[in-house]
Amino acid sequence: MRVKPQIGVRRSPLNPLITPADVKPSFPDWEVLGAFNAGVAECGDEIVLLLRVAERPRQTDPGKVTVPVLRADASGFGESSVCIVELDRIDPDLDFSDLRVVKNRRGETIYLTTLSHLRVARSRDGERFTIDEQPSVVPAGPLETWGIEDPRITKIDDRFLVTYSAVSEKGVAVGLLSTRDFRSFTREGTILAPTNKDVVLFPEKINGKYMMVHRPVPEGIGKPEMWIAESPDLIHWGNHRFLMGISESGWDSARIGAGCVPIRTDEGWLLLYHGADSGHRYCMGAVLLDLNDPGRVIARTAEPFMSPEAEYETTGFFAGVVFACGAIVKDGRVTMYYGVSDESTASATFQLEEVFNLLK
Ligand code: MAN
Repeated sequence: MRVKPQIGVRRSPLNPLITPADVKPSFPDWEVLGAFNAGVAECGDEIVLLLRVAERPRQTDPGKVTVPVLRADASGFGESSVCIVELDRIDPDLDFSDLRVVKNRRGETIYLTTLSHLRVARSRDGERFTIDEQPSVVPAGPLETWGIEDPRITKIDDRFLVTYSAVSEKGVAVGLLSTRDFRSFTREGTILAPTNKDVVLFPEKINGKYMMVHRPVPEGIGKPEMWIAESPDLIHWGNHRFLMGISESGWDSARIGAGCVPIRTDEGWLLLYHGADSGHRYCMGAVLLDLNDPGRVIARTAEPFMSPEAEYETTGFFAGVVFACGAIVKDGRVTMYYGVSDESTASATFQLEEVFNLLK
């Protein structure tokens, strides 16, 4: 029998820290289904989470499924800028078996079941959060009609840069925002075309260039694996190189993608990333990248350092998912914030040193 490597991951006793019930819906007759996959930053003396809030109109007719889509020409985020599509639950041409999406007969995703926006939550102790009553960043324009998701926050100089998935019928693209205070945000535009997601920016220039890890989703030829790219200005990205791939079998054999902002250590950049198997079980692993050439992999964890095990990780909206978009590191100790079951937000702490011991 294979012995599962263990590290001392301590889940917060207050987990899940934030659940959908804690979040006020954007509109009175809507319901929040998810408050998860949050980006994380330290801003002044506060820990700020930028939550992905997934919501939809309250479902009132058991024979119908109603899905929200933002109008491509909407000028704001009000009930009138959202179009509610009503679908027949027993329509033989539709497949509702994956709660996240609606598919047609050919297996193509034609709608998401929820519309996501980003919302700020603030805390002084990192565990008790006050969540804004209003959305902080709302989807806008034709490339975000199905919502904005999974933000990652990197502080570079005096700005926080937020990368996120911009979802529409045109695919999943990557958008960039900037903010200094998490009160007002500037849109910096679309930095990668579909299909791409899971973008994290390195916290400093390397050899004079900004760098990112990204995750294209090739169709037909190729697999959802991690790539690295560089930019002179954070807007124009080039010199794309393949970084690392999925494994043949096991926890990261279906897809992998960057999770948290790379952590600078003496040995290299430590990148915490997610991997999923064909059963959509999402775990967290780590890879060590060369400090001066992060396109070079030094070592990676053969086994995940964290898997869905707690009750709130193995049950819920899309059960069996731990998915981190951010972490805070203090004196070698990592506090990782992660989405559980595409529903709630949790935190766990562990020593960097222990992750190093798993690297091969
Ligand atoms: C994708 C993303 C995440 C989500 C996982 C699991 O990787 O869309 O938002 O958490 O799937 O559903």
